Amino acid sequence: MAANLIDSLLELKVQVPSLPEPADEKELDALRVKYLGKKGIVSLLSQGMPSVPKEQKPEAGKLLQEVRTGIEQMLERARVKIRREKIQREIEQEFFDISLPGANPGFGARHPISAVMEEIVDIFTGMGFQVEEGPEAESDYYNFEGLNFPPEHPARDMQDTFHLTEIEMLLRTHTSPVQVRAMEKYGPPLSVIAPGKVYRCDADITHSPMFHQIEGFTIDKKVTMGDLKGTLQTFIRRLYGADTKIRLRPSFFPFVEPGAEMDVSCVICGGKGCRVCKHTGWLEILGAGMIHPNVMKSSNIDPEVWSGFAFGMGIERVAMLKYGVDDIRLFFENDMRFLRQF
Ligand code: FA5
Repeated sequence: MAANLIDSLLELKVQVPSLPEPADEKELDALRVKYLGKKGIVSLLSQGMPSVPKEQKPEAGKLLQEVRTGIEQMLERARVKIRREKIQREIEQEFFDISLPGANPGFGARHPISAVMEEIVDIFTGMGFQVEEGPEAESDYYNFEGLNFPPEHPARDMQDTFHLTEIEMLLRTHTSPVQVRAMEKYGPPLSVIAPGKVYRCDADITHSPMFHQIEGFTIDKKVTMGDLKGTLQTFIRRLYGADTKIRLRPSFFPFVEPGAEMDVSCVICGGKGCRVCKHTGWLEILGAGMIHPNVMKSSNIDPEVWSGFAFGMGIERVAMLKYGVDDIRLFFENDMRFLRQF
């Protein structure tokens, strides 16, 4: 048996170089199964190994390995050749008509949120405000503590926060942190407008988990609540027209004193009441107030000398009223039928 096995392996080794070359993938597979398959020739021969006498085992083992490698290399060469020939055939058969017109991707347009945001920034820069930006991944200090929200203060719950780390980092819940950053950077007097994305764990027809705000504030000597009201009134008239009705309601934000919220009469129902204005005839678009002395102090500004007003508005709400959109989610679905209307 041993002599037979060695003879058979020697015979096979001689045959390998002159095995018929497979013409296609099917023949290649058949050859692989015939020689290297579970019940193939090489496998059957290797089953004879246990009965080879000890002194002939190295020779038989070496031969078996040479035969297997020889066949594998032959099959690999054939596979590469078949593949190359196939690609060559495809290239030869392919036909490009270079005279055909290209696919037209169509013209894009500015997203309504970007358009409204630019319009608002334009109105305020026209009134002398400078544009500032801040990071969306913000520290607890700028988002809360520097704005007079002490740790554990219940007002933190007014804005459902996405925390990035257990203590320090979060996705900013409003653009108000830019107030603190700009105060530290420039000092008074100062008028800033800060547009950007903000995030809250909040979702329905007027609330979105990611939305846009524009923060605005002015610090100077003798700035009053009257300046705040005049600035907002001028802004609203420029944006919506001279007849637009607004109202200010007292409200609470830890970083202003006194605080207020501003509503605009609902254009969707003409003030009669609908699902967007929750049947009140008004839609809240911004929070505002006189900058709290504690906020000034933490940015090293003396509140005995300087005073200021601040406001922060939701751009989606402003855009809903401007265009009569009754569901905030439409802005983020990117349905071309919706977007083409602007
Ligand atoms: C604030 O975010 C304050 N930082 C605003 C402010 C700035 C007050 C400066 C005083 C001084 P508020 O949480 O109310 O406040 O949000 C402001 C506006 O953002 C709202 O009036 C509303 O228009 C919009 N808004 C709030 N939550 C959402 C939301 N989930 N989706 C869309 N718009 C929202």
